[in-house]
Amino acid sequence: MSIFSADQLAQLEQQAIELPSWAFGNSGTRFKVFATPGTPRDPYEKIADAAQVQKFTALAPTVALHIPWDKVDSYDDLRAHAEGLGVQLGTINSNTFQDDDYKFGALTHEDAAVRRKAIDHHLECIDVMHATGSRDLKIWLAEGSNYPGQADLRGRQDRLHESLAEIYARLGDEQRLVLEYKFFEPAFYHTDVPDWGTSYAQVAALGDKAMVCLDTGHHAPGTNIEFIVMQLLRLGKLGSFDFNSRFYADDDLIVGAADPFQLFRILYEVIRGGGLNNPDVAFMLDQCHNVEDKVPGQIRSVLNVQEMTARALLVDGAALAAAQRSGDVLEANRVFMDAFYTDVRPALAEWRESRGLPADPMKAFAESGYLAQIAADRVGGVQAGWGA
Ligand code: PSV
Ligand code: MN
Ligand code: MN
Repeated sequence: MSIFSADQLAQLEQQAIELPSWAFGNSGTRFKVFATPGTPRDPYEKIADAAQVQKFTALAPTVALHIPWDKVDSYDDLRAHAEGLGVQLGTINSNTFQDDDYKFGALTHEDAAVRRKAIDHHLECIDVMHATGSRDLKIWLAEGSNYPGQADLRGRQDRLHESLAEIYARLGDEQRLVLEYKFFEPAFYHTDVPDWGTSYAQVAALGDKAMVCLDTGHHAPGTNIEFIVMQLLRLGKLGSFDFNSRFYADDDLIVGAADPFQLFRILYEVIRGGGLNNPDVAFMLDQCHNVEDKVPGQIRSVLNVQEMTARALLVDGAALAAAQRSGDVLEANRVFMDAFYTDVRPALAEWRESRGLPADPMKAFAESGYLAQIAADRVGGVQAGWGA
């Protein structure tokens, strides 16, 4: 007998977590990028690697692209390639952080010509979305200033609104804009979209097709992220997650690695707020694998999300509500912690097997020989990195 009800298994079966194409490229810190043999040389190979994650877990049916890192001659062709491998192209991420013109801002820049260039880049991303069949345009802005007095904080918010409004106006009926916030880096004094409140204020001024993207690594240490999740769901404005984990800053480590309990608490609020398997709330990873193998790093990541979702589904809602109503603090906490401490791995392994999937996707992938095969096949050319 499984520890899960049929309804809980049905919810787990529907779970879908989008993978970032850039997770399969080489990445590192500003000190050193360690190359991995077999690393993809182009977006086609990144998608082939992502398709392995789907093959072994059935949890990752879509792949997000970053433009221009994943620029190709034909997006129709890239889409056909992905679909042939059993995955779809997902969110399109814009990039206004690697061009000299954007040193002092892009969508917020004082100079209308620079703003024009940055807006046009987003309009091109929307054209790409039409070819790839993508729904979401994800915008993260590396804009801000380093020194008090350097920038007109208010003028930049106004220009941001104007720029976003022009991009928003170009979206198709079924398309959305998700605005990601981050409290610092690369700017260290102020950032133009530093927090959920600013993202919310900006997207609320645009309309229903604009939502907030919550990257779990983009908060100050100690922030109660699950509270933000609850509030955005309550407001109907949580558009997507960028999942990862962090010890210090925006570390982009494997989700659930640094603080599994935090991931559990977030997923509990997602379930409580009706966000699980809700098409309005996209689950994505935004991670880099600097020292570990990339495909198994992504398999580990989606399994971590699945395991914590499974634990959060086990919270006895009726018992918790009763304890909360009666003011029984310790009982409420016990109910919550009981679910967190439940080892769901054996039940999930059994359930995977019953669906024709490997009980242990990490082991099955390791035994498949895929890493040795790509290391042998992908010689020559330039390995893709974070940024290409
Ligand atoms: C910025 O730190 C960010 O989280 C944004 O989502 C970028 O697009 C991404 O990282 C690139 O890794
Ligand atoms: Mn992100
Ligand atoms: Mn980030």
